[in-house]
Order: sequence, then structure tokens, then C-alpha cells
Amino acid sequence: MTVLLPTESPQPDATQQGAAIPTTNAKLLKFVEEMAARCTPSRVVWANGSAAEYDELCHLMVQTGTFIKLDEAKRPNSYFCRSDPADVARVEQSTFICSERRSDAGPTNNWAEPAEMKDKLAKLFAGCMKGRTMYVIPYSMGPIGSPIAKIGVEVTDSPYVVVNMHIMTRVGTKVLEVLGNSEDFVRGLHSVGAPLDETAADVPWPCNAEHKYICHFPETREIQSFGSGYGGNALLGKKCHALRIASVQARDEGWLAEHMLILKLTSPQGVVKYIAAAFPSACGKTNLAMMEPTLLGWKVETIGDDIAWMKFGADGQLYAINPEAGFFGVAPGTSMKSNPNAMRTITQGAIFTNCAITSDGDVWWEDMTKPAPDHLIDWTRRYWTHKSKRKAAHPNARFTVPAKQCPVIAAEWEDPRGVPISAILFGGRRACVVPLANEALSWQHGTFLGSIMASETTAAAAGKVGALRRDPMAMLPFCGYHMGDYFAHWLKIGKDAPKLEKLPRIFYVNWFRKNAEGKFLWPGYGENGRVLKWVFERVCKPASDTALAVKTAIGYLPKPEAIDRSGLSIDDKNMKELLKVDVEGWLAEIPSIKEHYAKFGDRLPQGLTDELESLEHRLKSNS
Ligand code: GTP
Ligand code: SPV
Ligand code: MN
Repeated sequence: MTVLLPTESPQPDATQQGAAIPTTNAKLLKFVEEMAARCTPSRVVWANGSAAEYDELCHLMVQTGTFIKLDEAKRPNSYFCRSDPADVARVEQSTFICSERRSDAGPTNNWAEPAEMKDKLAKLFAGCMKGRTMYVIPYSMGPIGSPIAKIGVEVTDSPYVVVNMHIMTRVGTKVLEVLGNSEDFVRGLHSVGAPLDETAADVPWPCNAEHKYICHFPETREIQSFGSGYGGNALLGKKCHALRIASVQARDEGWLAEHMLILKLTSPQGVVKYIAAAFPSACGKTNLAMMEPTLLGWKVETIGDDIAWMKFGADGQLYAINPEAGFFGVAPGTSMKSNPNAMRTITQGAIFTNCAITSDGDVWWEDMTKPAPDHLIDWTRRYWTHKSKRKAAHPNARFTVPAKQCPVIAAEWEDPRGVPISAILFGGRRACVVPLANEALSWQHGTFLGSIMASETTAAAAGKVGALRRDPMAMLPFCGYHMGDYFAHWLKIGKDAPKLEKLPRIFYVNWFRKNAEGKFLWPGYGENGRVLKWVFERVCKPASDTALAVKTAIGYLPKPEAIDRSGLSIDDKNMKELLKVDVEGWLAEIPSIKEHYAKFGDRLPQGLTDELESLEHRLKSNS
């Protein structure tokens, strides 16, 4: 860790602390100087990404009461942290795309004029780091030095952010070496927005209850985030950089930055296919990415669990990389039954935020074990017993853990060339209408299916949970530009594909179908391997092959016997329900799709209007 010149009370010779500024990059130095002058921290520290730095900051946070060290025998090198109850998730209503033109942010994003927003933010950031340390975090999204990696620098006053960025990205001096004097880096400014008076004691989770702003300036590749220390609001490499800013770069440069997991599927014969899947927040990406298929002989290994950057290779195939280095996964619901590989990943070296703690110094959350422990301290720091009516962990409680600790991380997960994608899955939480699995009729039809995706909202974002909303490609909160242009970009990727026959095939899946009593019809988790097997078998054959699927009004639906049910007790009635074309349900949905599409005005590509018309036509001639 490099400790440098305090901006207020000057220290005689910072370099005597062994602290040379680790870069001569003029643009970066200017950025850091300007941010320090604006935010007036008591000192500036350049993060070097070392294990010693990580330990030192964790230790510091134990001393300040932000972290609790978990029992070393139970969960080595792991920490527990509780946020302010007012700072528990992404805040979509406070997230802005400040493009030069309002129309470039589109109807699905909050927009503010960049200069006006910068003025407003300048007032909030002025002096906001008083009494705190400003950390400078140079990070790489993607393996350091790889041609597909992108560099960012996050300046923050939160040591919690520094240690989480250590896990989630590649941080440190090596990044600066690769950056050299290049001006090509994303500039991120983050503050919890809670200046410290000399007299006032700090709180365990400083944040700003009144003012939260997560702002993106796509044209100048800048991010300014104020007031929240939680997840995607504060770890700027993740949603802000790798999705909102990167999606704009991807549009300009002809690639895709997507909210997708990447998995490696190996058949009993040893044949490998790579699959990417876009599900909205808290809808099953981490679970699918590291699941253990119940079907004998099939294997899933993880490449990534949240974000995929995809580009065409010289061979005409779409290749995907995971730009992240860790998982920031939903804790509640994670158990040896639902996601054993996640449980094995977090046995050590992890940070847990907003879970409950046990009396013997370990963490707990809903469904981790059954029954629940008799008593706990819950995420709100209150005594909790299994009779308490409230949840012990916040529904958006998360673990942060290095990807390399995952026992099923694929050997090639850091291959800078990425992995060739054979199938793209879209999916969400839909209690009805959408079948268990369905293959798009074409790339354009697949883009259509992605564009009309709907899902029930979850605790990953502040606001109502369980409300059905359209979340195109699971990118509603993450697309950095006009969603109509984003659809057009997807269609263009399909049209410009160097080799059409090598384009990934597109599927729509739904693990969340419910019966009249509100119970899930499909067992999910490891049983989803049965659907992956069908996807695998489909992509091994041309789409028109009718051995495993029947062409219907909504796409290529699995034939009932095509989903392997060996060893699974699910009755025929449920299976029929899961695999039916719900003509009435789809017809009833058409007006809402039209309403959704109307928002995009003349920026909705014709190809999608055509698809909607054809769907309506096919459904009507079917019924
Ligand atoms: P983000 O990190 O927010 O982007 O979420 P994610 O898409 O990675 O979600 P994750 O895999 O963490 O899943 C969140 C919750 O979805 C889990 O805790 C489960 O409760 C539920 N879930 C995941 N897979 C399944 C499934 O196959 N069936 C059912 N019924 N629920 C599932
Ligand atoms: C999501 O909400 O999709 C997440 C968590 O992956 S956060 O990093 O907070 O965005
Ligand atoms: Mn996510």
C-alpha cells in the first residue's frame, strides 16, 4: 500500500514512508489530484493489490467495528459485515446515464444533462472525504494485460470497497504497468458521502441516507457514485464499468457486454459446449454457473457467474470472457442442497455482508441449514431466535469470494481468448405463460425473446419485490444507452456474424413456473442439468432437426420425451404444463409487449416489430 501526501495538514515527506507514487501517467495523476482537491481526504493511498494490503485493511475494519472476524477454525480468513439498513441493494431510481443527448440514454434509464449533474455532484463531493482516507484502486476487468481486458481506476473513501475490489477485480501495481501512459481507462469516483468531523466517532457502515447518486458519463468514460457503499453502487468495476460503460463501448466496437453467466458443459462422452445465460438479478445465474447436474455423467464447470464480454474470433465464433475475478453472490437460499459448489467456494477467504452470525462465530442465512439455529444475531444486530418472525439475513445478503476458490472453476476461465459460445439462454421468474425451455426460431427471433423478457423483481434492487416487469436481456438496469439501439445492436451482431452457422443458438428457459397453489412446478437447481442436456443435444444438430423438438408458434419446444426424466419423480401432468404452448397466455401478453415496444419509438428496430407481428399471426392461426 502506498501512502501519499495528505491533502490537508501536509506531512513532511511522504516518500519517507516508502511511498513513491506508483505511476507517471499524467492523466491519472491529474485525475487523482483533482479528486483529492475536491474531496479533501486526510490522506491518499494507492492500492497495490497485495495480500498484505488486504489483511491490513481487514484488520483496520475489525478495529473500527465495520468487520467482525469469523471464527478462524470454522471459516478461516473470513469476515462478516453489516451495512446500514438504509443501504442494502442497488438503487435504480438514483442511477443515471448522463449522455450528452437525452435520447441516447433512452426511455429505460434516468437521464441528466452531464454538466448539470456534474455541478450537482461537485457540491456533494466537495469535502466529502474529510477525515477519511482516499484510496486509489487501479483495476483490470479481465486478465491483466490481455487484449480484451479494460482498465479502470476507482477512487474511494471506503476500505470495504477496496477489499471487495481486491476480490472482484484484478487490482494493483501491475495494472498501472500495463496502463503505462495510456489515457484509456475508466475514471471512477466513489464516496460513501459521510465526512468525518474531528470530534465525531465513525459508524460501522458510513453512507448518506439522503443523497445517493450512481452516475455514468458514457462519452467520457466516467463514473461518479455518491452516498452508498453497497455492491453494484460502490464496486464500480462491476455493473457501472463492466456493463453500463462497457455496453456503450461494445456498441461502438461491435461486441457484446452482457449480464450473463458463462458455463462449460461436458457430456458423458467428454464433448464440451460453452453456454452463456442472462437471468435478471437474483434469478439463478450463480446457481446455474456452478451447479452439480443430477444426471449421471454430465458436468458443469464455471467460467463466470454475472458478466460476459463476447466478441467474434477469427474463426467466426462468438467468444466470451468473464471480466470479473470473484463472485458477489446472493447468500440466502445458498445451501449444500441448492448450490454445494458455492458452499465449498466460501469455506474460507470470504467476506459476508448482511448475513446473520451464530454464537460460535460463523455466518448463517435463510435455508443454509434446516432447521435454523436456535439463536443468532441477525443482520440488524438484534437477537434472533428460530421463533422470530423476521428474516435473520437480509434477502440481498451477499458473499464476496475469489473465483479461483470455486472447486468447479474451469481450467480455462482466465483464457484471454475466451471460450466459444454455442448457446445463449434467456430466462426470468415467470409463474406462468413461459415454458420450461424453448428454442428461438432464428437469431432475430431470439433477440425478440430476449427483448420481451419479463421477470418478477427481487431484493437485489431497492423497491418492491415480486412485481413483474420487462427486463430485456436482464439488462434493464445495466444498459448504458438507448435500449432500442441496444436491440438494433443485437440484430446487427446476428447480421454481421462472420459465419451464420457458427452463431450461438438462443433459448428461453424458465425454472420458476408455478402451479395453482403457488408451488414451483420444476425442481430446479441440479435438475436444470436436464434442460442443459436438451440444449446441448439441440446445438449438436441443425435447428430444423425434429428429433428433439417440435416447431410451434413460440419456437422449437422440447418434445415431452426429449427432456431426460430418468431418476426424477415429476408427474406427467406437471411436465405437460411445463412444456405447453399457452396460446391464450401469450395472446393475452401481446398488448403488454406492444406497450413495452411503444416506449422505444422509432428506435425500435423493424426486425422486432416483424417478429411480434409474426408471433401474433402464428398464435392466432394456431388457436
Ligand atoms: P445476481 O448476483 O443478483 O445477478 O443474481 P444471480 O442471477 O446470480 O442469482 P442467484 O443464482 O444467486 O439466485 C438467487 C436465488 O434464486 C437463489 O437464492 C434461489 O433462491 C433462486 N434460484 C436459483 N436457481 C433456482 C432454481 O433453479 N429454481 C428455483 N426455484 N429457484 C432458484
Ligand atoms: C445484481 O444486482 O445483478 C448483482 C448484485 O449482481 S450488484 O453487484 O449489487 O449489482
Ligand atoms: Mn448481477
